[in-house]
Amino acid sequence: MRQKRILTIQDYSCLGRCSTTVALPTISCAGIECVALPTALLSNHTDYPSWTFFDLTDQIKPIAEKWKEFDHHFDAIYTGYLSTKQVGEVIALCKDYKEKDTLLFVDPAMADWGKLYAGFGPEHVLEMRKLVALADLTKPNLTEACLLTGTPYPNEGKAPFSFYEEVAKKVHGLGAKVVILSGLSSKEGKLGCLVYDGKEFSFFEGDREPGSYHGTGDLFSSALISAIVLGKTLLRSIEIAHRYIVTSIHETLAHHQGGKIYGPMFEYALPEFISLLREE
Ligand code: PXL
Repeated sequence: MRQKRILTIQDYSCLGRCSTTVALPTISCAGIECVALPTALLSNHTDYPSWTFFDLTDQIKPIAEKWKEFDHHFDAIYTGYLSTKQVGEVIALCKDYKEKDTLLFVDPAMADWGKLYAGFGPEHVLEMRKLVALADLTKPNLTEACLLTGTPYPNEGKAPFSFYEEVAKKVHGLGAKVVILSGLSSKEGKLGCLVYDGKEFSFFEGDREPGSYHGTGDLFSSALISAIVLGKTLLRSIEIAHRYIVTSIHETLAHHQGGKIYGPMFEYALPEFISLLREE
């Protein structure tokens, strides 16, 4: 079988596991070639009290132009954390692959726990809305979905199930073909994902691990898009991605290392992830 190839477009943050430093090892361990286009170089992610930021926006277009000279195919493009002015450049790049049987997976990666990440303002949401509109598949958490659709964020994310369905429908209404609304807490100790494809809803629910860890959204997205590209069904891909995070958190707790800001120890969860992907 031809080896699959995923292009991921997001920042490279050196310290604090997230974005490219999570996507590359996860996608590679899935046996998929990972082409990483870094959009910025940061000393560490922005959940730390401060950071350095070297912008690479002006590299996106020349890199994309250069690739046109060479024969290549991406089975999927996975976009993650982007700065506001980069979103337009990324949209232009993605449009070039629209007719090429390349699945566009957009993780808005801009907000959590009811608020935008440090450094983002309302114009970021407007830009991200345009990228989400092009997506074959998008995976906002509840905060991102509320921001994208101008819906007030419910108290601590707790809301009746019908609210989640409405929000997922509204994200679909922006143009995304399939919406995976993640991080839903319908019951104590559980964490769910609601999928809406414009026709029907499906729901996955797994155990919620104690604590909160930076970068779990990026881990989830990297595992999810890997499983999808390998041909797993969407619900099985969600299950595998959820398992990957649960095991990463168990390892973190067992080793008393990593943690909230530094991210879960996903490295020790990779063997299980690989074997789940190999199962029929
Ligand atoms: O995990 C999302 C993410 C990615 N990259 C950078 C971030 C964040 C979240 O804060 O700051 C630079």
